[in-house]
Amino acid sequence: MFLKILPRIRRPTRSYAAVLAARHEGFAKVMQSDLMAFENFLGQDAVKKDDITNHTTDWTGQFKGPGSVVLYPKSTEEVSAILAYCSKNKLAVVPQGGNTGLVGGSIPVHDEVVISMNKINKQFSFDDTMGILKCDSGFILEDLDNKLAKLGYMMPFDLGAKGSCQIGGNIATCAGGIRLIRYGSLHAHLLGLTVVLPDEHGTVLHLGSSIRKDNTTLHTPHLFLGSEGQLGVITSVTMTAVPKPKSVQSAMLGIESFKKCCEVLKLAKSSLTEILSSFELLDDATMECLKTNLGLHPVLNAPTPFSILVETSGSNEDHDMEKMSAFLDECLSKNLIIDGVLAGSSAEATKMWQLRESAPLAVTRDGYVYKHDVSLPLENYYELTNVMKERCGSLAKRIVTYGHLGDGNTHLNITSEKHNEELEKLLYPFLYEWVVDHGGSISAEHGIGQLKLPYSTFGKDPEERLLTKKLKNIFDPNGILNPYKTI
Ligand code: FAD
Ligand code: 2HG
Ligand code: ZN
Repeated sequence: MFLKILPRIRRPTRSYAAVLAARHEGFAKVMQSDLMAFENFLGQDAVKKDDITNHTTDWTGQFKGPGSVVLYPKSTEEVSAILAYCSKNKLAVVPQGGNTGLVGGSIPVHDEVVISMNKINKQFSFDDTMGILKCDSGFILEDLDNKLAKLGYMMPFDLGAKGSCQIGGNIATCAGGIRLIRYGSLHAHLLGLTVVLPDEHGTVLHLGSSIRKDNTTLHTPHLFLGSEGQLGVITSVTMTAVPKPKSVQSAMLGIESFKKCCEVLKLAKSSLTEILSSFELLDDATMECLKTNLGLHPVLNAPTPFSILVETSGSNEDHDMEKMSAFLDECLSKNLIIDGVLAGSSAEATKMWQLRESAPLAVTRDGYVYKHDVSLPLENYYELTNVMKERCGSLAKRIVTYGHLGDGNTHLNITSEKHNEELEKLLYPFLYEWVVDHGGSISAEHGIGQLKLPYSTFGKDPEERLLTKKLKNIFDPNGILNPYKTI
């Protein structure tokens, strides 16, 4: 077998953030004449200059940019007009969906024009035999799920931000979430996109198709999956949805060691097989943080070092219950779990999911959070937490780990009262070097944005980075789309 040896990762020698934060002088500043032009082709109500902080601050409150103006186009044609105008006039822009991204990708760094997709949410059609959805990109994920539920379907992915994030943002970040173990990544579901390019014509591209199988050409819509608003603005999405399960079972398991968590995962895969739909981990520090910061109490009787939330989704409750019960019995008889609760009602299941889905909010209440979203081989998954506990000592307020264990994706969150330079120096680049040295990825599902830009070369073949930059130049010849980030 041919093994490609990657060159040793390049270490940053100075603060990249400081270098990248400088405004690019080639960009024009938004003038009164530009605002008038925007009002001309979008209407007055679609141009907002004041009270725009909810568009210029991210969900964590840790990324803020001044911004200049927020535009609310209502159609692909209006997005095209904006991009043509901005490209001709060298005005930098940032596309924004629900603004729930966690890497600072959706907010302006300087005075970029924000293109909010909030109003592009009218077109919706669904083929309920083939399970194919076509909709505007500004639809909120939860709204799509509710619409599909009436037709017996659901979106193939789910995340804690579902009440605010948009399908266009989900595609742009290639969102993962809590059902990936069952339905696969968005790569498996995306069929087609309408995209507007940031060139002088505001070129509109209709990529892919609305049929399930199409190998006519390169799979161009997939270039935009995880493109983080760097290549074009997505205005419409065509993708598959999945039948809504008729039976959903949830259980919370208390486990004494991480090794046993992995054994339980192996058993869940082999015994729950096709109905296993989530396998999520919360460690004891996460539980403590949920209690202290949000007043949320565990569902298990006594604290355990690890809690696993396991869920099945199927079509026959008797069958699924039988499988879940046999799985739990085997966990007990093999001494893999200390404690376990099977949700007896949807209210009990909701309580379990509330714990898992509130973890991102709970950590923010500590003050400042160093967030991490990394993939690792399972043997190193929790080792990272232990290594960082030892390294940070008492400098960190809290070190908590939750995540999508079934996908090898850990969210290690390290908190402090406020931004702490000494702690930050201990964390980076050490943490990302450690991840790459152990065969992991520094971004499992949230992307690079501003947060990880200094480390974006870590673990990546330089030729691949070069190819990415060439692609960016083809799509965005003037470099006006979402500058200072990702690529
Ligand atoms: P935004 O935050 O608005 O934008 C994200 C990026 O996409 C930006 O670079 C932006 O420029 C670009 N973009 C947005 N819309 C478009 C468009 N129409 N065209 C082109 N580019 C666009 N992520 C996960 O993967 N899994 C999780 O489990 C998960 N859980 C979360 C839980 C919470 C509580 C929160 C706050 C966030 C979570 N996230 C998760 C992160 C976030 O919700 C996802 O990244 C989501 O897909 C972002 O969608 P959005 O519409 O909010 O995009
Ligand atoms: C989740 O899985 C999200 O809850 C957010 O991806 C992760 O808060 C985080 O670090
Ligand atoms: Zn996640």
